[in-house]
Amino acid sequence: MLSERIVERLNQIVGAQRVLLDEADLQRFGVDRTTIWQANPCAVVLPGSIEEVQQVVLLANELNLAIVPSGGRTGLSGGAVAKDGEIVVAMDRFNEVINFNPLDRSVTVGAGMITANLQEFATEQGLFYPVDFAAAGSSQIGGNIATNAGGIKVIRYGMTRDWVMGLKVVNGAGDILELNKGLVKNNTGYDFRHLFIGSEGTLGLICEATIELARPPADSTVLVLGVDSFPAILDVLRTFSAQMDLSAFEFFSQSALDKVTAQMGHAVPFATQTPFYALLEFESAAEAELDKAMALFEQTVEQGWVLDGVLSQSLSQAEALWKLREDISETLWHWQPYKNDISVLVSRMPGFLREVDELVDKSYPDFELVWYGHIGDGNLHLNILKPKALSNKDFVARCVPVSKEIGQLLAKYEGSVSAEHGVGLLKKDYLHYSRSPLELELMKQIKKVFDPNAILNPGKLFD
Ligand code: S2G
Ligand code: ZN
Repeated sequence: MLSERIVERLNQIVGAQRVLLDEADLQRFGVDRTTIWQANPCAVVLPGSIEEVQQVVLLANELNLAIVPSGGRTGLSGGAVAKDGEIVVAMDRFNEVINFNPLDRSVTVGAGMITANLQEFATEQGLFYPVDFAAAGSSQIGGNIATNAGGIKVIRYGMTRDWVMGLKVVNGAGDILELNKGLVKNNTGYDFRHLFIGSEGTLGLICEATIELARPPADSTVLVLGVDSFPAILDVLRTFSAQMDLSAFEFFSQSALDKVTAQMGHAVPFATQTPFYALLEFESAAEAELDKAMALFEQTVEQGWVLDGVLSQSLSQAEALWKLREDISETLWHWQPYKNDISVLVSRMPGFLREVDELVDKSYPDFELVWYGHIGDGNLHLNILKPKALSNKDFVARCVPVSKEIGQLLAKYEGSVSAEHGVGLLKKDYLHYSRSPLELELMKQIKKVFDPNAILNPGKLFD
């Protein structure tokens, strides 16, 4: 519980109506989409300028109070959870376009801008912000940057990191840093921008971002294929990516499709039921691309990898097919799933898939597993569904040992224990499977440089 004196100090910085203390707000702003930890912040503040953010950080240093930066709170690793009496600094008011220059083909926005609003702004300017994922309607660009969000178009457009041209941040010491200033070319020593991208609020609070925008893609076509097995998905990926520039190559299991169609009322893509489904997207302005896709489809059927398929004939049908993939995460939320968000090199996927499939089938004989994700860039989402009868605590206790074995397998295949969702609280005990002891030590030393009193998001990424 904050003392009156501290509340008064916060009121003076952001205004009394921007200091939230009632339980409903503390619960709303104190968590992300994880369901493991109880929200317990001491207060929520909504600053309206980078100077106000700076004042809050300086006060936190003076009073040795921890801060949890908060954006859209759509995270899945506990990165925005305030469970130990921290002050939540919510960036919701930083939601404006600050500057747009068509010549630079970049836009500067507040960190609290909703991702979908940035995508819409780009479209209105005849441009395109290509990083896209299911939570884009609620997530904020500052949180996307802090976790280097990936999503469904990474094989074509890369991660959030690839679109950040500049950042204005307040670091843990309360310094305002302007990083790279939107420059395309700037070779003047260490590029701190890339330290803050993916730092999960542990080095600073992102207040403004200059984001590069792309030319909009030509009309695209979506192909959903019914695939016979895990290895066959990779055969299909190899066949199509050898001859086409794919914008997306996603996959999901029959159990994912069953849940999405039942929960959301979507139609199945075709009558045949198959163990897995691959969803491909490609630009199809030229007839030749469609002909090529059809030829490759027939080739994969002849090989026995693909058992059925459907090609979108319209934008609305393409969108309907995408919903089968994009709605999986929201659908599964009802089962409070334990999530593994893992990645290996695509070339190492066949061996890894065989071993991880064996491991989880052996380890979870009585749990329902749902596989889906961005297999085109080596990223798998394995969701273990919590049986209704099992308490969350007992369920997580059952999943942790298996996650350790998955971590060992990832170490063997030199993969990542956190492909795109970030580490937060959920993955920090597994970080050593993907990062060396020396790297972890160097990260802690870098944290000391930017957050000398360790007030920013303590306990996230590492202790
Ligand atoms: C996806 C969304 C988050 C989740 O659908 O690709 O990254 O629930 C996920 O796994
Ligand atoms: Zn994903």
